[in-house]
Order: sequence, then C-alpha cells, then structure tokens
Amino acid sequence: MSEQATGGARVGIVMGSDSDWPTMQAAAEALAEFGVAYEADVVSAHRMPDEMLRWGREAAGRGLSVVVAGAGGAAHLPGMLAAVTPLPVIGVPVPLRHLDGMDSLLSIVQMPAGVPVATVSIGGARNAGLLAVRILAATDPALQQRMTAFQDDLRDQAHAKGEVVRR
Ligand code: RP5
Repeated sequence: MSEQATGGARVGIVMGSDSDWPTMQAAAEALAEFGVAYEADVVSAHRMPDEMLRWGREAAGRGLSVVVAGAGGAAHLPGMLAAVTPLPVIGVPVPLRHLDGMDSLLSIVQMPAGVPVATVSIGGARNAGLLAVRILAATDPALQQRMTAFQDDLRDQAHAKGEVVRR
C-alpha cells in the first residue's frame, strides 16, 4: 500500500479484496477514458483496519481529490473511509455469490447523517468513475468540456438506436 504522494493521481480507487477488481476495474477504465490519473489498491476494512484508517487519513494530504471505494458483503470500507477523510467518497456495492449484492448495497447506502457516501448501483463501478470525473470537472473547465462531449455522444447513440426501432 502506498503511503507517499500519489504521483499525480487525483482519484484513489480502493477495494476490500483483489476479488473485487473484476467489478472495480470499470471505474479505472472510465477514469482512463477521460485522462484522469488514478491509483488503485486493496485496503480491507476488516482484514487490515489499521492500514485502512491510515489510508483514509492520509488520502487528502497525499493529493487525492476523490475516493472510489468498493466492497462486497458486509461492505464497511466506503463508510469507514468517509468517517476519516474530508474527501468525497463514492461507494460501489460489489455483488458476491450470496444475496445478489443487496447486502453490499445496504451496508454502504444507509449512512448516518453527517457522514455521506455517494452510493452507486450494485456493480456500478463505471458510474462511480464517471461521477468522480464530474466532481473533478466542477473545477476543471477542460474536463467539463470532455464530459459534455461524452454526454452528447450518449444522446446521439440513443437517437441512432431510436431510428433502428422506428424503421
Ligand atoms: C469483502 O469481502 C471484499 O470487499 C470482498 O468483496 C469480499 C470477499 O473477499 P475475498 O474473500 O474474496 O477476499 O471485504
């Protein structure tokens, strides 16, 4: 686990286990599409609580602006990070074999007042990455332009699909 400066990363992607990566890599791909530098690491709330708290406490000081945190089952990682960092935390409920990810969703979404986690859908790591881009774009006009172009593309694709149906 990195304890130094981020080397330019603006977004920290963390997950409870390497088994979460097949889900979480969609966040990394979304960030890469927008040219946003990120770092990715395993920081388990239950298996390495001291390291997890240190990661959260140091995240802002190391230069990160947004945290994307994914976990499955008793998914306490996003909430615990939100408790110790002032950065915006986006939570990704990772679906496991049992309960279809409902356990992950409910563990992440129902935070107490004062400690927000922006929870995306079950397995919704791509949207987590896109939301991180939007947060950064609020103070980065060039990035905001790229987000607007991306949204224009989405609209054009939806129009094109409509044309196929109308034919
Ligand atoms: C959670 O336990 C992790 O986020 C992962 O989703 C789940 C299972 O972890 P492994 O047993 O696959 O390492 O804390």
